[in-house]
This record gives sequence, structure tokens and C-alpha cells, in this order.
Amino acid sequence: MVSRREFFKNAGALAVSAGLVSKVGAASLPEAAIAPGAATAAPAHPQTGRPFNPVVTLNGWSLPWRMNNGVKEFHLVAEPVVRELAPGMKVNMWGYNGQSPGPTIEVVEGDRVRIFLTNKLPEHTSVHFHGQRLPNGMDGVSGLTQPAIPAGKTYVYEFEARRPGTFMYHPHADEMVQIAMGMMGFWVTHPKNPNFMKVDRDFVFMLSNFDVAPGGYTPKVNTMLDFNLFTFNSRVFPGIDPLIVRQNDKVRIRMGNLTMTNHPIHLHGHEFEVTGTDGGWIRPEARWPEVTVDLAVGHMRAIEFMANEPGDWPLHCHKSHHAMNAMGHNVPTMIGVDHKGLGEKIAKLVPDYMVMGERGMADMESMQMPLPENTLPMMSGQGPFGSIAMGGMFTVLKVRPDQKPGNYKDPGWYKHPAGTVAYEWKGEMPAATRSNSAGGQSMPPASKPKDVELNVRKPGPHSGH
Ligand SMILES: [Cu+2]
Repeated sequence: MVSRREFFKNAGALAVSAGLVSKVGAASLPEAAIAPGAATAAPAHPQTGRPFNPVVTLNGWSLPWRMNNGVKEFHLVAEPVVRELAPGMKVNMWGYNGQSPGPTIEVVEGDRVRIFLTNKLPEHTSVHFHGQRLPNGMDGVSGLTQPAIPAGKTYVYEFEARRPGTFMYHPHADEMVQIAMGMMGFWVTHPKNPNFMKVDRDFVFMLSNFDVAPGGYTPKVNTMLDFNLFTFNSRVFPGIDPLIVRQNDKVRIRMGNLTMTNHPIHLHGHEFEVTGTDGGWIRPEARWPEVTVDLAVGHMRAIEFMANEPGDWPLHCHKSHHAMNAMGHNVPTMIGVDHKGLGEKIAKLVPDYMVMGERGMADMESMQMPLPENTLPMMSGQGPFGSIAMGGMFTVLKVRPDQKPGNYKDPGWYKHPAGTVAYEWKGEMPAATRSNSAGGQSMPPASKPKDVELNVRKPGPHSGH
């Protein structure tokens, strides 16, 4: 029998057809595929079972299955993993099948599903299928609906995927530790009718948070609020892949929140509607337009929009501390403090001392100070105009007219048409602006330009109407 690694290499792709595993006897476990890295895998079109439109897991992949007498069988392995958060930082986590989060599981409404869960953690676990209709004994709550799965054992879950929608899976055993260590994954039950609420691109990712000391390698599992790494699918910007779409594509983004706080996720350049929650699809007449959707802890949300504005549009958490990385916390605010001469004096006593923050924190955008091994600058990522000054829960929706249908290759930065980029004003300043910039000193009044009318409404006969 081939090892998991060899099997995966031989399969050559994430989507493994039943034919490739048919030599494995019906009584044996299905092979547990693993993903070698944190790249976004191409959508896995089904080669067996009923048709569906696959999702794209940001910096993730979908788990192959085998058909066994009409039952879709998946093999999840709960195990310690090493996850790269972004180039330059790797973290010891717990996850499934080689990665955190685990692979996305995709099934079709009405599918009979069998999940084998092998526990390779040093302690017991279980797996709960969040939001699903299933027999109570398949709900995965250790102690309540089943015994906890001891280390080294494999348990089997079996149920019909009754309701289409957006779900997740995670342990209901020592959750504080296991979820803090990264144990979670996405689950999509596609509708029986592939044309129901069909979209051109369907992205999924989990929100998670970690507290890893700069230079450390393992999340602190007892942290309750002060996390320093906020992630989309256990990646931080600039490690999060962009969402690549073709102009005028109908786009769905599904997100699930297993952090310790809420996240207002904001999209630039477009309005969207929330079309689904973990409770199901929202009736069209009950939806309203938004540009930010708040995900409470335990929430899943599906948003949809027409990507009709070409460009590079941020998609990010609107909590400003969640769009930056580890180094920014517990630093005193130094704006306005005059450090002149002080830095040199302290440097004689403390050779590594560095003054920062006296003009705001923008100096932190690029790595101007040496970082400990295995951490990331608090804000980073280079764009076409300089540093993007973001980290954490931040990525870019790239809308391009010439992106081929079904193609997810990064087209590079947007090339703005001439005359459509903000530019420096080089003309005359109005008086008020000049006096502000001169620090409040009085300036001679500027004469009003002849061709500019002051925009003041005079009360007319219809005022107060
Ligand atoms: Cu947030």
C-alpha cells in the first residue's frame, strides 16, 4: 500500500477519481490525501457522483473522495501540522490532512456521506459538522453524543447531506485548545440542481486568529482577546492570495468565523447582498445592499455581487488592528513626542534601541528594523505605488475584463487608464489650507479665483420646502 504522500504525488491532482483508489478494498479506509502547501488549488470538478459547481478555497483545497456503493467517503486525519502564515513565518498548528484549516468538503444535497476521522493528535478529539441536519449521534459532541475519539483511533460518521448551503467542521473536544491551534475546515453542500443560484466564481475561506509571540512558533492557546495574527484561512497579508475574477462575473464569497471576536468584512468598489447564512439561503425579498458584513463568532455568511468595476479592490476586516500583523501590539503611542537626541543616548545603553512612532506608525510599513526570526512586519506588501501598509485580514479582489472564464491566474497589478489615478495638486491653495499648513500663523488672504463660484446656497422662495 502506498503512503499518503506517495499516493498524493501519484494522483498528480487534488481531484482523485474513484478509479485511482478502486484497488483499495471496500473494507479498508479511503486514502487520506494531503496538500503539500498553502497555494490556492484550482476548483476540483467532480469526476464521480452527481455534478456541482466547485468552490475555490482561498489558500486551500478540496478533499478528494471515493464512491463506495453509492456512499461518498472522505478520510480526515486530525494531526499536528506546520502552516506558513506568509513567507517568512511558519507556525506549529493542529489541523487536518497536512494543513490548517483542513480541506474543504464538497457534497451534493441528498448525498449519503461517510467521514472517517483518524486522530493523530496527542489527545482525544471529535468532529462536529456545524449547521447540518443529521442524526443526533452524528453531531460530534464528545461526551454528549459520542465518546471522545482517543489518540490513535478512527471513528466513522455517516449521514445524508440534507440541506444545501454553507457549513464548517471543527472539534467539540478541548475546543479552547484545538480551535486555537487551527482545527477547522469548510463544508459546502451544493444544491441538487446545479443551476440554482449559480455563480461564475465561488470563493470560500475561514476566519481565524492566533497569538504567536514574535520569534515564537506555537500559538498561545490561553489567550482570550489579545490575539496578534488575524487570518483568512490561516494566512495573513501579503500571504493571502488575491481573488481573481473576470469583469461582469457573478461572484460569491463564503466566509466562516471561528475566531474569538466579530469581524466586519468590507469590500471596496462594489455593493453586495448577503444571500446565505449557516441557517440557509436568504429569500431575495429579504436581502439588502451592503458594503460591509459583520461576522459574529460561529457565523457563516455568503455574499454575492456582480464584479463590474475593473481594478484591484481591497477585501478586508474593518477593525484596523485586524489588518496588521504581530509587531504592532503593546507599543506606546509616540505621536508628537520629540525624540531628538534621545535615541542616540539610549542606544549607548541599549544597542538595539530604535525610536519609532513619533510621526505615526507609517515608518513601520516596510522592514526598517531587524525582526526576530519567524515573525512578520506589522504592515507589509508592496503594491504598484509603494507599500500597501496592511497585514492580517486583507486581500485584493482583482477584476479584469480580459480574464478568461474559469482562469484564476494572477494577472498582476491593475493598469489604470490614463487620467483615472489620484494625483498631486500643483495649483494655488485657498487661504484656509495655507494657514493650516503654516501651523496656524496668519497669512495674507488669497484672492478668490475668478472662475470659481463659492458653493453656498442662498435662501430662495422655495427654501424650507
Ligand atoms: Cu477583524
